[in-house]
Formats: sequence, structure tokens, C-alpha cells
Amino acid sequence: MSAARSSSIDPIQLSGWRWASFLKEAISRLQAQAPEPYPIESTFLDKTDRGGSASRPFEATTQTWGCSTTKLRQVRAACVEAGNAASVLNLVMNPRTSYDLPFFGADLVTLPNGHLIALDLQPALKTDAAHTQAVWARLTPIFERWRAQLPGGGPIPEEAEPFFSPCFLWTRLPLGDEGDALIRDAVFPAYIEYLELYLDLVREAEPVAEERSQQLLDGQRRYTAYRAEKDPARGMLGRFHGSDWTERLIHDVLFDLD
Ligand code: DBV
Repeated sequence: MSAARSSSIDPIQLSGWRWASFLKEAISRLQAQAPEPYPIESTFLDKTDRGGSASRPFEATTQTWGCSTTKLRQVRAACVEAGNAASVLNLVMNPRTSYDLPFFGADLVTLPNGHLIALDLQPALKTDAAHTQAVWARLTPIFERWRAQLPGGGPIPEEAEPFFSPCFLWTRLPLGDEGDALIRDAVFPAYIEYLELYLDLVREAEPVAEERSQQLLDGQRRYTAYRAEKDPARGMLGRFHGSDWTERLIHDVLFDLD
């Protein structure tokens, strides 16, 4: 294992990457929580491959960034830039199970047919009011405000239901000026509000008893196993970088709880 990039403010150097300001805002807000580098094997820090056909060639770069804090076991970003083929920020914050906290999840995806945006504070124990109530009470007004300004994203697989909150902000936007304006005026401020609420919850969290921690760990394991198994980026990353590398990225970096 080589050391991760240190948690400097602008760790990702991806030219043309649409989501740079989103990651930068998250990293700058994390500074207050004294981030430590999160170890990531060097092959997963920065990978560029070229492929495709003569008529549809691509050059794709995937970079990862990670840190941990006293309350967050792992914060990691997967950043993909492949020109017209894809531009992606997938950001997940995984709390330590000694704190009763949800996950922060953002999936910001630009593909040739449009943008796909998912934002949520996702529960480890969805049916447990002690885990969800205080979070949802504070997130609901934020969700309601921004949902009203964004088109709905359409149906989500039923099997994913246990892992979403009722405040799952999910939209699909067109490429071009209309989508760009909605990303600037609604998606970005919504992302900042989800992020700030999450970091407030983290700051406020107090350690829980060992028994509770075990329940949270069981819930986190179910969530992480689901996300790894169903990762919607698997096909794309496999085409860009090969399936062996992609499987290791998914299991050993992006969803590495075990
Ligand atoms: N999604 C990931 C990781 C990605 C990533 C680690 C490294 O979990 C990107 C990148 N998501 C990604 C891509 C697509 C999606 C789609 C590339 C498009 C896949 C394609 O059309 O080829 C939210 N993301 C999706 C979809 C959902 C989510 C519901 C649509 C799936 C589909 O149409 O089949 N991802 C899902 C989710 C969270 C999340 C609930 C948490 C906030 O990160």
C-alpha cells in the first residue's frame, strides 16, 4: 500500500472535470474535522486508459481521494473524466459505527444522454427511529425546497428501498444550458446544504454503547454489500479500465468495510 494523497484542498487534477467545485467544497468543509490521509493503493489513485473504436475512441481517467476523521471511518471520492463519454463524482462518507450516523452519499453523473444526480443521507438502520428520526426531521425541509425545483428522476429498483431515506434527491437533467443552469442554481446549493447538515450531525454525534455499535455495523455491512454488488458504474469502469481492476476498486476501495 502506498500512502494516499494527503488531504490538501485540491487533490484531484482532472482537466475538464465538471464536478471539481463540488469535491473542493466538501474537502474544504472537512478541514474543520482534522482529516487524516486514507490509505489507497497507488493503482487506484490515478488511472488513465485509452480504447474504443477508430470512430469512437475514448481516453478515460479515474482518480480516487480519501480521508478519515475521528468520527468518519472513510470519506472517499471516485472521480471519472472521459470527455464526452462521462464525467462523474461519486462521494460517500462512512461514519465509524461508534456513532449513530447515516452515510452521506452523492452520485453526480454526466453521460452522453444527460446528467443523473443522486443526493442523500442514507440510513444504516432504516426502520430504527433512533437512527433516522432526528436526521429526517432536519433533512426534510431541505429536501422539499430543492425537490420542488428539480424534475423527478424516475423509478428506483425496489430492492434499493432499505438503503434510501425519504429525502433521496434524485433527478435527471438534460445536457446544455438548461441542465447547466439547474446544476448551478439547484443541484449545487442542495449539495452544499446536504453536506453542511451531515457535517453538523457528525460534529454533534456522541459515542454509543458497544451493543448499539454492533447493530450499526450490521446495518453498514448490508448497505455496503448492496452498493458493491449493484454498483451502477461497474459496466462503465469495466469498459474503461478492465474488469479485474474495476472489481478491486469497488471491493477494496469504494466499498471496503470488510
Ligand atoms: N455510482 C456509484 C459509484 C460510481 C457511480 C461508485 C464510480 O455508486 C456512478 C462511480 N451511477 C454512476 C454511473 C451511473 C450511475 C447511476 C456511471 C450511470 C450508469 C449507467 O447508466 O450506465 C444512485 N446512480 C445511478 C443510478 C442510481 C444511482 C439510482 C441509476 C441506475 C440505473 O439506472 O440502473 N448511487 C446510487 C445511489 C447513491 C449512489 C442511491 C447514493 C447516493 O451513489
